Amino acid sequence: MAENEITDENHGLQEHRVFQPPKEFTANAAIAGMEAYDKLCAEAASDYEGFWGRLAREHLDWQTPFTKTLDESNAPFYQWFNDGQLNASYNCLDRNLLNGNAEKTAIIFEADNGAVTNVTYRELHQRVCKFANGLKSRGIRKGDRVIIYMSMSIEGVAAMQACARIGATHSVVFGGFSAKSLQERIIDAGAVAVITADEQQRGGKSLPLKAIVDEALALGGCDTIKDVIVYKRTGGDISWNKGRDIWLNDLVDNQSADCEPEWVDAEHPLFILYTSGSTGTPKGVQHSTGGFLLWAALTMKWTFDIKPSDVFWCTADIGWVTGHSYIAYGPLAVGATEIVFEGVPTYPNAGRFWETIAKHKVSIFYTAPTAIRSLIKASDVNPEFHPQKYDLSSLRLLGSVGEPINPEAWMWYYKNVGGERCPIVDTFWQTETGGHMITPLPGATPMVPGSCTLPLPGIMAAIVDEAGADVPNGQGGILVVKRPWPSMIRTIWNNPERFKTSYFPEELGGKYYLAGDGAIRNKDTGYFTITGRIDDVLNVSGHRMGTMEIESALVANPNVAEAAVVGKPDDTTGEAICAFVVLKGARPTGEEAKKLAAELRNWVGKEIGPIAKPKEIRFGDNLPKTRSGKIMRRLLRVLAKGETITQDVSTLENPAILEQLKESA
Ligand code: 6R9
Repeated sequence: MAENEITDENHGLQEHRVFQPPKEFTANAAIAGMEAYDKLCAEAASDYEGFWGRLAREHLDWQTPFTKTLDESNAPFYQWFNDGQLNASYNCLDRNLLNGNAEKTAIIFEADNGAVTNVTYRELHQRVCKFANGLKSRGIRKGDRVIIYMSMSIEGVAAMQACARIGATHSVVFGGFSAKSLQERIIDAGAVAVITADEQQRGGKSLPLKAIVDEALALGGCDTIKDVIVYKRTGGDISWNKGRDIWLNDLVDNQSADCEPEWVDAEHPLFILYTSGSTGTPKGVQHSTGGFLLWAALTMKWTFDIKPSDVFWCTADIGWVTGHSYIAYGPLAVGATEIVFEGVPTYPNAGRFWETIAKHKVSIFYTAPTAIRSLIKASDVNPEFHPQKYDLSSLRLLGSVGEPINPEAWMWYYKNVGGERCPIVDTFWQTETGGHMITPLPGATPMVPGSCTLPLPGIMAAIVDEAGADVPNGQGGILVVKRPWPSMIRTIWNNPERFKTSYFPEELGGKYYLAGDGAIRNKDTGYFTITGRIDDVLNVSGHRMGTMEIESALVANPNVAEAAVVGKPDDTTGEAICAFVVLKGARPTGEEAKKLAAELRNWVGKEIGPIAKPKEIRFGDNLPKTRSGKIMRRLLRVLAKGETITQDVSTLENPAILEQLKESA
């Protein structure tokens, strides 16, 4: 592999290594070489609508063809392909029965305990049809919202597909969220049903799901819910509400295995997925059917270069957007064979990923930097679980998603997992973007560790200053997208105003999509490097979390007077949550502080979910504030890092407080 230096001194990461895509890869790639990439970019630049219209016709099956590609008349509520009609489940399933994939394995389910279940496209189609008919038998109809609170399973994917088949809008809630978070989402979505499992199986343990649904509904306000559909995963004890609860088996047993898809307009909401913003409650990101599905299918081909013989494995959970685009829809839309993995990377040991790749001859592997970093550590401690101890020769492409990948982790992944023969696609995107935005193309783009390189063809990504003016390469700024694209967020469910102000702020002219990340482009190559969120959103193990949400959870505790949450860099999780807390009573110290900190951690776990528990809690008599009462978060960030404050603190009302906040409980 050629490893030649580039000269730029101004790159955000001072990274000089360049890795060319392997020639053999380029020879068979969907986008073969930079000329092919440039050609697509030029096509998009010269005829933007024609470009997307062509792709939407080529990659999706339409029941009613669209005649208008992009409608900007009600910007920023853009509409794509909207006089066309289609069905997402038809495009993922029926289409594969018609094009010779009926007996091909659609899903290889790898259970927590290593048991394997395969389903073909024909079987999956039958299951989804029965499921869809079951939903209809309960009166669930097009436009209804259905909450899915399930762990990784074939049934989880089938539930999403079944909703899509009947035109119901699903909203998957990650199984690690608390009853309260679930209740809030049920209420905001006005959902009519919850699909769940008795329990989930993770890392050798059974964890409750149905019990949390019961708790959520008992919190009140969920009167729209008529049905709770329960998939029996473990057979563990659960309580039962007759008339409301129904076993999935009983729901589908006598249903027909045929279900005519509900043809919906391209703009029909396929799903709502809640994600964290910088203020207030989570936002219900609404995605369309046509644009979203086009993107899921197209990026499977462009970014993952998917071929009929590939075994594709995305390790995300269906509770996150990555699991929507690259488990539930994308792989099926292109007729791929994919792994659905129930477990965790470290059970029964830290070799689980590598063993699973060898076992199923995975050829494309897509995971998060946080997993890579934790497995680097684990294999340092116990060399038995080093990837090189496993046969990973089936791999031909690696991917990374969720947070910036640091160059050392990139190099380790490249050498030890990819055997220096697999390109790595470092895919930058967001819940709101529906799929990849800025990423190398594996058969075209020379790779630089730590850089997501260049936007996909047709994605008008740019870096601007706070007034919306372009900044030159080599200078950091705000990442925006200047033109609408098919898979973009359509609105925030129940809150179109918040959609406008969050993503199309007036300060930037109201026309650019604001990603919420900072970025810098390399002076010579124009490559993008993401420098991190510019708002109050944290990224902990690739999970998005708003500091405000955690602060609200903390102050909801009867002992807490005030709280401020900041992120601090963490070797494994990327960022860690550090909370500064003022109690109503006296500032605790020693053992008492430890005890209270543990209580508050559990409290946040209950309020939001275990993923939001602060790693560190510090108590003070007060927080550092300006004379006008504003909390000085930038000082808290310095303290959280354990660094000395060198900034000017003369505007502080109470500089003495900084001393107290140096120590964690
Ligand atoms: C897909 C997903 C989105 C935020 C995004 C950014 C960060 C994701 C990244 C990346 C650098 C990458 N992010 N991928 N940062 N390089 N390859 O993760 O969606 O959960 O909405 O998070 O994650 O900060 O704004 P989501």
